[in-house]
Amino acid sequence: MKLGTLAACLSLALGASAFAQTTTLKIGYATTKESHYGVGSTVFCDEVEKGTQGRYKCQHFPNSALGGEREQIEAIQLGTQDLVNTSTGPVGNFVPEVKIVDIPFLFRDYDHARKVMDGPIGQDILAKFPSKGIIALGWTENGFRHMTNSKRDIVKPSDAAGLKMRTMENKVHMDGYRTFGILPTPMAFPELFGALQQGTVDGQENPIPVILSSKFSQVQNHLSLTAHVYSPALLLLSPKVWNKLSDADKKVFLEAAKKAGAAQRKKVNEDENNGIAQLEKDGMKVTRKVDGDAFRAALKPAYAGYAKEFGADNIKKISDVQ
Ligand code: EAX
Repeated sequence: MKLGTLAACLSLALGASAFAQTTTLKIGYATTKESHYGVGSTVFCDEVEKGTQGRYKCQHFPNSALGGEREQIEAIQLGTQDLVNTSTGPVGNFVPEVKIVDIPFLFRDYDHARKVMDGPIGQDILAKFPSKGIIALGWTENGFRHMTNSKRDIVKPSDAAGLKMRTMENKVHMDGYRTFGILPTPMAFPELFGALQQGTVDGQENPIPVILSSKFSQVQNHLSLTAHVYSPALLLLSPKVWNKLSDADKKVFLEAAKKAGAAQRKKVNEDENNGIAQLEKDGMKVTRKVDGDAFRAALKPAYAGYAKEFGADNIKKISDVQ
């Protein structure tokens, strides 16, 4: 049999797609494959694989296997990593326009936050990424952040005062938390469990899905439902990959990111609904009644700084979204 005939027979037998090349994309995130980040990332990758008839698929690197979020974003810029599903924690250091959504007590609730992200304000922010060498495919979600510590219940800022707390590498957060009297200690997430275990810091703050999946109940016994800041997340892609995609494939990636965002939010909802009872079972003392007004009042001086940096009118535009 001639070689050409053989190839024709094979392609008939295997289907033409068997000859199309498969590109495996590396996707990283901070928490487990079962957590909100894992759920969102899995939906994204499944949709991309389906929509490109298997020409693109993913290899998952959960549990910060590719490093902290800042490192992973740098790798996206360099093109040594393809995808990251990351909180906005360190993102403002790359794309300053993101910082405004990290302001504490800016969002009233999940509905408000999601509406802003899905609306023109959130979408305009995504458009700022390409000039910094990053493609933002869409918003996912980390959740409202709550405080945990090993010393005491936190009801009001004076209870938090004096506590050494790990924060993300995020100046907007740190400026705000200082007004609560907290001593902020910025640290990459992969170092956090050990720091809590060794008592290098007294506490930390993260959404319920992170506290749950990272098993912080093993090293922290007080949880206060402070919901002091919304923690958005993003699905970021390396331009090295994006620039090779056809227009049709670009659409597939963007649609997949939308579905990923929806799935990730759904998992955040589930963890908010069921996870707090689980953490209590795991031995955490949960403070549900928090004096939100006292926290907001304490923040006043920080808000003066935010108004200067971001424009009071821009902050108001976000607060005014109904
Ligand atoms: O994105 O660094 C953090 O506290 C983040 O919330 C966590 O890594 C998930």
